Amino acid sequence: MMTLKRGLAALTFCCLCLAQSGPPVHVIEVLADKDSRYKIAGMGRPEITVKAGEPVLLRITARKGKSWNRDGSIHGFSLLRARDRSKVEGWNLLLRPGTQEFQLTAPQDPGEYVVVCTVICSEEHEGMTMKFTVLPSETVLP
Ligand SMILES: [Cu+2]
Repeated sequence: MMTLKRGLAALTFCCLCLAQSGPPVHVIEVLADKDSRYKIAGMGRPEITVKAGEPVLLRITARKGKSWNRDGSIHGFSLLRARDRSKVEGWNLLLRPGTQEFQLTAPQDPGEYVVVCTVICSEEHEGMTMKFTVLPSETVLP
C-alpha cells in the first residue's frame, strides 16, 4: 500500500513537470475530404485560428478525390500569406490517404493567411481553400 501511494505521488509530480515544461499544444483536427473540401467538425465554414508562435499539432485525415499525384499524395495543405500568397516555411504539407499528424509552429506574424490544396484532386480543386488567422500571441482565446 505504501509503495502504491509513493508511486502515485511520483506520477502526479511527473505530470506537473510535463504541464509546466512549455506552452500547451494547440491540437487542430481537419478532414481533407474526397469532395475537395477541408472540413472541421462543428464548423459550417471551416477556418483555423491560432496564436502567433504557438506549437500546433495538426491532425489531418485525407480521403481520396477523383485524382492524385503520382507520388501518392491525394491532397495538399499549404499555408500562404493572404497579402501576397507567399508560402509559409514548414507549412507545405502533402497528404496521404488516412490520418497523419504534423507538429508545427504557428507563424510569428499575426494576420490573415489562407490554406490551399496543392494537389490537383478533382475539378473542384481550385475551391479547396480555408481561412487561417494568426492572432497576436498575447490574445486570450475563449
Ligand atoms: Cu486539391
